[in-house]
Amino acid sequence: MAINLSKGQKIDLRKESGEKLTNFCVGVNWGAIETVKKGLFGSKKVIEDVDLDLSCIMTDANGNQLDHIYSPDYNGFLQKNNLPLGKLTSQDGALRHSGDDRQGDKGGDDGLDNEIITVDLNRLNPSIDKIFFFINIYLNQGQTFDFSNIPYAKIRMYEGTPQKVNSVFSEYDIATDASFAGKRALILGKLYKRNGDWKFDAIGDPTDDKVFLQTIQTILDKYAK
Ligand SMILES: [Ca+2]
Ligand SMILES: [Ca+2]
Repeated sequence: MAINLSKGQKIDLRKESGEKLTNFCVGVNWGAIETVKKGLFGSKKVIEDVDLDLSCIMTDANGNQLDHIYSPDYNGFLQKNNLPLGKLTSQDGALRHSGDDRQGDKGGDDGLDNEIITVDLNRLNPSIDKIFFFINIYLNQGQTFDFSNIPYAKIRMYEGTPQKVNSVFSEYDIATDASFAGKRALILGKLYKRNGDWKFDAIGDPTDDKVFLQTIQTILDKYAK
């Protein structure tokens, strides 16, 4: 049975068998926005692409950033501004991102995750003490929506691969209610080490950040210490 997480809940990474969970996927599943527009000649369904970006940063026990995974799509801008370039694999090879999904599910929840980070805690740089997962909404030209407009967004941890879910360990329905109005960034949760064991904290905080670089700063300032 998968654990249904609620905001702020902390769990041990232990399976029902008592075995430690060390190899798993962190996936986010979300839907495109469907609206019915009424026109002169009747109503028609309009589907708007939703580009969420799943990223993570890793910090040491003092809250210093050691590594990151975020989209290389912004590397032109990042290079120009002398900022660390985006990449889909961590330096130690322990975390891997499945790649950018720019649309979300069309035609309802397909039950599959749209962006996934695969985690192997055994390969992790031992100096890493926390891993923060977060999502940002990337708006294409002319788009204006925020989290309150998205039909659903869920995060889960499961054993398997990006292509195949073997066993779901935990699920967390990210609320998309009115309190998310105006918000385009969300700190999903963190993996953290306590007495040598890894745990997960379902943070679930929306923030006022507009782009992922701001969210990284928010995490370093307010969550990583
Ligand atoms: Ca995306
Ligand atoms: Ca999906």
